[in-house]
Amino acid sequence: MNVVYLSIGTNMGEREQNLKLAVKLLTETDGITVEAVSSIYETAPVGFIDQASFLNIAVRLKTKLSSAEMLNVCQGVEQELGRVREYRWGPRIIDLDILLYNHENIETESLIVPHERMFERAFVLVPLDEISDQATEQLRSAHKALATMDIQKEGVVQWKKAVTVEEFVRSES
Ligand code: GSY
Repeated sequence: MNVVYLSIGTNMGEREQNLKLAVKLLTETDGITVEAVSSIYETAPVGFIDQASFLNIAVRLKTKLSSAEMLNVCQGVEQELGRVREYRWGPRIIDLDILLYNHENIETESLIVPHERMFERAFVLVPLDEISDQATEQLRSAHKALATMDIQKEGVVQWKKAVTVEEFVRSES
């Protein structure tokens, strides 16, 4: 089984419901077992800053799927939630990024793992650290990178405490 960490973000519409629906769709996908979902964090936008604040979570899952198949699943969930790719750093209903796939370094035309900017982004590292077992060098690097950041300054605030995966998706409807 492969261990995969995802980052999920949203800053449009019913943000909490968007996160719950995205995780529910993952739990309903053959070959995927969602093991943990972090607390929900409200985070200041990074990149294009003149937009609404985001809700961000990290998800840990086990899967039989390859990294390319996992990317397809993530893009399918984005489409299911009605994401339209408008401009690169702009507002979005949902964004699912593959952060880590086992301890692998992957570089294809469509996928780079570890995610290119993850070690610089508190909105990725704070939720990730919460559900990470630091079992790989990449996870330990993520933990170290987080230790050097001023989380308050980066605008990352816990918005809802973590619950079990079952509880997280149960209230989606
Ligand atoms: O890369 C994911 C989309 N995104 C986000 C995000 O999820 N959270 C915050 N805080 N800023 C972001 N800028 C972009 S682009």
